[in-house]
Amino acid sequence: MRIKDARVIVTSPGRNFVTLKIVTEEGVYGIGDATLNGREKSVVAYLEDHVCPLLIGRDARQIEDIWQLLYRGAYWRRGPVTMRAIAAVDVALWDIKAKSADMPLYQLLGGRSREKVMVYGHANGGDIAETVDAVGQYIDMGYKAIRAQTGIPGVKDAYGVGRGKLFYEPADATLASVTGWDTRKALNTVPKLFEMLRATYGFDHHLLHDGHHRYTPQEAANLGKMLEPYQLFWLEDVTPAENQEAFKLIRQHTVTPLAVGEIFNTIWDCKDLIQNQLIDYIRATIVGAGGVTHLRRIADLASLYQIRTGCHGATDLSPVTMGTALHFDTWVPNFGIQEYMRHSPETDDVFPHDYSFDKGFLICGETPGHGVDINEELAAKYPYDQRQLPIARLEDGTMWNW
Ligand code: CS2
Ligand code: MG
Repeated sequence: MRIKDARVIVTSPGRNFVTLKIVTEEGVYGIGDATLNGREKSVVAYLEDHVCPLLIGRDARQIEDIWQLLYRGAYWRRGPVTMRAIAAVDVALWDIKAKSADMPLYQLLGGRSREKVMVYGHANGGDIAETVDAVGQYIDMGYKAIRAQTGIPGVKDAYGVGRGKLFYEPADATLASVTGWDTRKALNTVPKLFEMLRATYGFDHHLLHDGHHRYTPQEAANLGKMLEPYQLFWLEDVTPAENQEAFKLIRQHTVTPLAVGEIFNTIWDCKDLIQNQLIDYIRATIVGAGGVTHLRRIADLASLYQIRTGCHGATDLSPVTMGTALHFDTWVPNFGIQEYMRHSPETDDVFPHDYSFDKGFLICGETPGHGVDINEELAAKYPYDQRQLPIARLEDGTMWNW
């Protein structure tokens, strides 16, 4: 089963997506997501100039060897651009293999470990009262788990406060827009939000919060401690994780569960965090961390330490990543939760898919492959639209982590 064609499709149905399509001589094709939010074209060039020519003529069934070829063969390892390109190839090849086997992807991975996949939605509000209302709307839709973010008085456009009810789109400007940050004010506000949420809705639902790399390890430990009475499902990205050791300090001071990894590319980014049991959930996902082939290795390492998965699933991860992640989640023994930020109707039309939502769970379909396709004619109607993620600065102008 030789690869005849490999090409990149860029489309912007409400937001930008980069998709790789691989076609075999037999006419079976597979697609993979290669979207890198705000830096899309770097992956397009990496794929078109360096990866696609290497694929032509290879046996599409040799997923592992092609993965190793792209990882070792480049000499320059890791990084978001390389690993997204590898992920796109890997997912397209798994799609082809599953279609050829006439099986939904989860069957090839080892079959079902569960009936359905628990997801969390994003509740956002300009202030605490608005966020409390937004959480109520998710509860009414049947969600079991909800991430809650609120505006912070005196902070311009605090992280996660969005436009749109079921999703928000952070890449909102042609060139990065400037938002504000103030840790003192955040530490005054976030615990009050969760106090109000538990007082209003009780303790039956899972509540999550994203710190989006804003706190120092000491501040993060303080926040984790203050949130303990509200029994969070997780506190995410509470400090940057380039220095994995930083989590030791946080861990010594709080039992609030910790989640990290949406910007990780490989097992090496989380090796120490996992082996030292410094986190509870690993957020690496299909498109970010080298596809199914590599994410499976991360999940297996995590399982040795009772660390569970929590795949990143924001709107900048295309339906192709969501569909593939749901097959992965349906199989992976140490599943924790799946993020589910809904896509716009325009995006859903360009990427027809067979997964469905039912009362707080997503269910992957039974279509052979990963169950997501691309309507190329429709995709061509949405040309690339230059957008970047915002940045954050402190009151005195100091550049901070967004
Ligand atoms: C966020 C993301 O979903 C999350 O947890 O941290 O929305 C993140 O900001 C975006 O994926 C960046 O592209
Ligand atoms: Mg996050």
